[in-house]
Amino acid sequence: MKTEDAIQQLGRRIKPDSRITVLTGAGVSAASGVPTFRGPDGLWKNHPPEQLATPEAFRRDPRLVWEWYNWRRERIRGCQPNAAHLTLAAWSRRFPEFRLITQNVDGLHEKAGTENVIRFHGSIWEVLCWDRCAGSPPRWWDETVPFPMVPPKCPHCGGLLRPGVVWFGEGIDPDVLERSAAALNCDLFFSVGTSAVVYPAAGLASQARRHGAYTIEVNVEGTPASNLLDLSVQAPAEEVLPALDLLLQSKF
Ligand code: BV8
Ligand code: ZN
Repeated sequence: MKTEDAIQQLGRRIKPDSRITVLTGAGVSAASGVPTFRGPDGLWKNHPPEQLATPEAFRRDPRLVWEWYNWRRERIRGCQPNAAHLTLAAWSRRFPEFRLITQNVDGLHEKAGTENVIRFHGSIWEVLCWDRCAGSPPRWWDETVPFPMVPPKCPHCGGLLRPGVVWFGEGIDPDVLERSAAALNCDLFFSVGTSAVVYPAAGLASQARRHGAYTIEVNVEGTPASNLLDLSVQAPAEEVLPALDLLLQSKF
C-alpha cells in the first residue's frame, strides 16, 4: 500500500479518545544522527553489539565495553530529537492513556518532551555499581562526557561502574515489564523504527494484536513483524508520523 493511502487509512481510524501505544527502536533516532544497531553504521571497531552488550564481555574486558559506551555517549550528547520524537511527544499530551515504550537508551524521547517513557532497555545516561555495593543507590544519572577515566569507578566503593542498560542475557526490569503489559491494552499499537529481532521487545506488537489492538509498523525496510501486523508502512518515521499528525490536526 502506498504511504499516502496508509496515512489516510490511519487518519480515518484514529479518534480523539483513541488509546495509542508506541514501541520505538533505533530507527526513530537515525535522523538525529544516532547510529542504529544493525544498519551500515552498526558496528564499532568491527564488534557487533551482541558481542559487546553482554555481562560476559564486560567481565572479560570492562575497558573495551566502556570505550564503546563512552563513544556512544559522546555521539548521542550532541544529537537533537527529530520530527518523529517531537510528534510522539505531542501525541503524549493529546491522546489519553498514550504510552511510549522505547528500546532506545539515548534519552531523545525525554529530550523531546515525552513523559513517563517506558525505557525497556534502560538508559545510557544511568550508571550503577557493578558490585551493587551497599553504599550505592540502585542506579543514578551521570552525564559525564567523556569519562576522564575508563572504566569509571564507583564513588562509593572504588569498584567498577556499569552502564544502566539491559544487556543480552539480562532480564527486563519487572516494573518495566508490568507497565509494558498494561500498555498492550490499547486501540492502536505502533511499532516504529525497529528491526523486531530482539526479544522480549519484539513480541510486544503481536501481543497487542492478540489483545485486540490495530497494529501498525513504520520502518524503512520489512522486518519479521511486517507480515504479522495489520498495516506495514515502509517509509521513514520522521516523515510518516508528522504527515499523519498533520492529517489528524485537520480532523480534530
Ligand atoms: C532476555 C541495550 C532473558 C544495550 C539492547 C534466540 C532467539 C530469540 C531470543 C534470543 C535468542 N538468543 C538470545 C535471545 C534473547 C536475546 C535476543 O533477543 N537476542 C536476539 C539478538 C536474537 N534477548 C535478550 O537477551 C534480552 N533479555 O531475553 O533475558 C532473561 C529473562 C529473565 C532473567 C534473565 C534473563 C535482553 C535484550 C536487550 C539487549 N539490549 N540494548 C545497549 O543499547 O547498549 S538491544 C539493542 O537492540 C538496542 O536496545 C536496540 O534497541 C535493540 C533492538 O534494535 P533496534 O532498536 O530494532 O535497532 P536496529 O538497528 O536493529 O533496527 C533499526 C530499524 O530501523 C531497522 O529495521 C532500520 O531499517 C529501521 N530504520 C532506520 N532508519 C529509519 C528506520 N525506520 C524508520 N525510519 C527511519 N528513519
Ligand atoms: Zn560501588
